[in-house]
Amino acid sequence: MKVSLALALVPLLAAAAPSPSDKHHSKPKPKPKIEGLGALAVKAGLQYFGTAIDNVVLDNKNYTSIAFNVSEFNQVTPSNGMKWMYFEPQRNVFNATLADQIVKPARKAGQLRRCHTFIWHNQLPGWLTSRNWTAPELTAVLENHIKAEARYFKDDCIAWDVVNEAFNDDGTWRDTIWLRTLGKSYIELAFTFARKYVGKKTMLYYNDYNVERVNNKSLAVVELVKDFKKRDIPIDGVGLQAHFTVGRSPSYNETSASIAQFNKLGMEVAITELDVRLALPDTAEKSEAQAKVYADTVKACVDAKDCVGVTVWDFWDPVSWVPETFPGNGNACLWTEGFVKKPAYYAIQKVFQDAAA
Ligand code: 9MR
Repeated sequence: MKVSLALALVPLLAAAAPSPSDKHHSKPKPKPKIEGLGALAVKAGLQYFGTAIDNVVLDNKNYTSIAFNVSEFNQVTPSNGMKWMYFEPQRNVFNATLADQIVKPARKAGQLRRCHTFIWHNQLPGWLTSRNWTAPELTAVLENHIKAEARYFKDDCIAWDVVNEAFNDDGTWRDTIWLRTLGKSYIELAFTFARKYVGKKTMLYYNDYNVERVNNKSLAVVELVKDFKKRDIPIDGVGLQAHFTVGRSPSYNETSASIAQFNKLGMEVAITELDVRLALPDTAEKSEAQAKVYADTVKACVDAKDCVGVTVWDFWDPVSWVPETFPGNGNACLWTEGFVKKPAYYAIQKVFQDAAA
């Protein structure tokens, strides 16, 4: 064995030794390839760094070449296509066209998928909101929807946002068609149906914004999780959306403390919709402040006991939801309109590189 290995090495070594004439013509070393944020996130110990993707820009090659690049983003979330109004636009008529436009190329590219979302008060179809339901009727509608969508995507997603944004900032329950008709039990109904119909390994999440600090809202979610655990209602994770504003964002310590309160209850956490808006016009100073918010948030996830990944709520400014919702604000994403990476991109890159070093 030893002998044959040694013999086998001889020609290799001989070939590797430079001949005198090679000396002055040695090839320049190829530059080390800089990996994208997804690949770096994995080296830093996360499962993923991902992005939401919206259908409206799928015909833009500059966009799709970044969106479906597994090195840059090894996870994606469809921004809209899985929501009720698109997936069940008519009662019991299901349509996965928009979701599939994102899920299929993502699967092909080897990107993980998060599914978003079964139960929300927004983006509901008219047939559902324009009439009154009895509690048994609405329960049947809820189960039918979750069953159809969960079965359609089977094991496609590592996680489902089962219920989205059920609380007000003061910790009270948001007044929605679900709460009004079914009372507080609607959240446990949704999680129970989700557990029954999604793939066994799919993690079931509660997802919300303004829960990235220990505050009334995040404490309401803590209470929900405690109650579910006590009563054996299935729940696996809490998503912190992290829609932030320069100058008003949680610090590294605040985000870390919020993640920890959920980890302590055995919940995995993900940063599910990170973006950092600023008051326009942008300046170098604001961009640097934005970079720090992005980096602090990502670092809080990297350093936490069980924060599995970070998803940005799109990476390209022209498709961000921000300017329409907060006029005068914008530039919340990692890439400029001209597809130039911002300081925030490099700040996240450094967080991952430092963590992996
Ligand atoms: O990005 C989504 C945007 O295209 C939709 O118009 C909007 C409708 O409310 O929803 C956006 O996504 C939201 C997400 O589903 C839940 N958290 C807040 C996100 C930004 O509004």
